[in-house]
Amino acid sequence: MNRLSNGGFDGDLANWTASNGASFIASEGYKELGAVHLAAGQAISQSFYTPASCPWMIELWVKGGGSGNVTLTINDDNNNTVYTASIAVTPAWTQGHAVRVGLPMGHYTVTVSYADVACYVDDVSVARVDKTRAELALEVARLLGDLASADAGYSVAGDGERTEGDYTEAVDAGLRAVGAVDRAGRPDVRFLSDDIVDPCIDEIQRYMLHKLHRYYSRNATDFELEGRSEKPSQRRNAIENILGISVGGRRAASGRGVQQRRLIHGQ
Ligand SMILES: [Ca+2]
Repeated sequence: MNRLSNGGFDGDLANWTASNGASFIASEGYKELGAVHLAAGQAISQSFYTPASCPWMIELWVKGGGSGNVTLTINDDNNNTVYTASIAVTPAWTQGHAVRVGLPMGHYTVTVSYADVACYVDDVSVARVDKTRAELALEVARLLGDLASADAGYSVAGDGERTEGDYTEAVDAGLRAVGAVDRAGRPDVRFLSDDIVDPCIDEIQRYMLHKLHRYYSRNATDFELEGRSEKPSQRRNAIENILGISVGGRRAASGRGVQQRRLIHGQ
C-alpha cells in the first residue's frame, strides 16, 4: 500500500502541500489523468508514516518538455534530510525513480521540487514492495533460461511503457492471477504480499510458456547447425509436456508444480 494519499493526483492536489504555485493539471498523467505541474521554484510535499523499519520503495513518474532534473527529498520529523535523489526529466512519461530506501519506523515528509526544467510528476509512492516488476521478470527469465532467451530472444529490457520488455504482459497477467491489483483493477506490485510471490512467479512463468509454445509452433521447422543439438520441435514438445497441452490428438503428460521447474532446467 502507498503510504502517501492521492499519490496519483486523482482530480486535485488533495493531501499535498503546494509551494509557490505548484499546480494541478487535469490533462496530463501517467496511468490516470491528473498530475502536478512544477515550474521554477515550485514544489509539492506530503507527510507520511512508516509503520515498520524496513526498505521502502520510493517511486515517481515524470515527464517534461526539456532535459533536466527534479529533486526528491525525504526529511524526518526533526527536519533532517534522510534521502535525496535527482531525477532526470524525459519527453515521455518515464518511471524516473524506483529505489528501495531503508527508513526506520517514524514520521517523514517527502518533497518533490523543480530543479531546472518545468515538468509533470505523477504516481508518487512510498510503499513496501517485496518484489519489483523487474525482479519478477528476471526471476522468470532465469527459470526459463535458454528456452526463452536463445531462439525466441525474449528480453526483460524495458522499452518505454513495456517496462519489462517481452515479459511485461506476463508480469501483468501474473499479478492479476494472484489478485495483486489496485482499486482500479490494475496490476500493482504494492499489493503483492509475501505469501503470494511464489504463486505469482508460477503464473508469470506459465504465461511465458504459452507465449513460447506459440513461438516454437510457428518456428518448429527442425534444422541442424554445427554445435547445436536442440531442435525447435523438441522445445515445443517439452513445453507441451510442461503445460500438459494436447496437440493434434496427442495428450501430453501433465507436469505442473515442482516438476515444472525441473523440466525447464533439463532443457
Ligand atoms: Ca495521475
